[in-house]
Amino acid sequence: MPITEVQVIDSHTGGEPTRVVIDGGPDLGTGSVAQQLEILKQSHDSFRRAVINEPRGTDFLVGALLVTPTSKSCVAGVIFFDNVKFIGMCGHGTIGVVATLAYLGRISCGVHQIETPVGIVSAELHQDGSVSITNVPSFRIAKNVELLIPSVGKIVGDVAWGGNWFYLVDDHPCRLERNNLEQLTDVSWKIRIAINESGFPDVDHIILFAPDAEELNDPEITTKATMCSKNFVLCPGKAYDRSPCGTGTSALLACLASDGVLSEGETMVQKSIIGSHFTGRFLWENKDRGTVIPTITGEAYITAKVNLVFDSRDPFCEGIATE
Ligand code: PYC
Repeated sequence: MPITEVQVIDSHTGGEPTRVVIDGGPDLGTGSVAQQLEILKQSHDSFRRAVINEPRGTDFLVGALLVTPTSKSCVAGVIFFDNVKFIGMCGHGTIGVVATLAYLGRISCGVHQIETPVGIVSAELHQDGSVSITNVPSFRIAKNVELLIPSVGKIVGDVAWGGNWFYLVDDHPCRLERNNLEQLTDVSWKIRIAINESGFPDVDHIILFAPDAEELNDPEITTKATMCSKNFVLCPGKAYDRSPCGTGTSALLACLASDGVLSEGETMVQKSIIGSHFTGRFLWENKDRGTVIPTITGEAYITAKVNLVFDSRDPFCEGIATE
């Protein structure tokens, strides 16, 4: 009976799950992680669907396939994917990968390099188990992009890169509360369609955010951060990010830096729609070009160590496709 098994470790970072594939993935050759991603995309998309989609996964799960890095300085290579596609980088996922490597005893506290398809990121595992990732260079490419959203009206936001492409909006009519997920999803999806039609076809993450006044009254926060923001992040497959989104926070840091709202080295707190936190800060990579190197700190916890079983007789062996 043709049964195959794939070994995974599940974790969550600020509530957002990561499924790290540690054994049983397809053979992707010996190229760079970006080249291995191309082979995965072209020849093994069924692997992505089978690992992440129902009945083994969910639409808000992010997968992380461990692969061999080309750079000797890296402890691992990683390719991230979700229910609809492969994604360039993933902040919460990298924190999950580091927690997983630590759980497996493959790394200890200190700074480690990880090769992703969009570049090498470094991650520091701290004594208390938290992880700081130093992300790929992040930057804004368009400020004050106006969109007309059906049954919402005019929206103004920025387009920025933080390892994925984001459209970030702080001036919107939505309550950023967990009991308002339906409206947040609906409005963000309409924004996603409009931004793609308006000359930014690659933008696949939408962020609605606002200053978090409640947190700014909390002395525990104000002693470590100069500003606090709360967000709702819509991912490419229409699920929302339970975490504050590491790549999204990086994109926001690039905007705040370029606007002079946050200074180099200052800390901000980014809170997710479910109330989990990341802290973020940046160093300028190139101030003239508005490029920053963001550092995002958060925590991940292991939730499962399992073998996924693939039975070729199963009509849903390759997962239930997302429409
Ligand atoms: O943390 O960067 C992130 C992320 C991307 C998609 C979901 N989480």
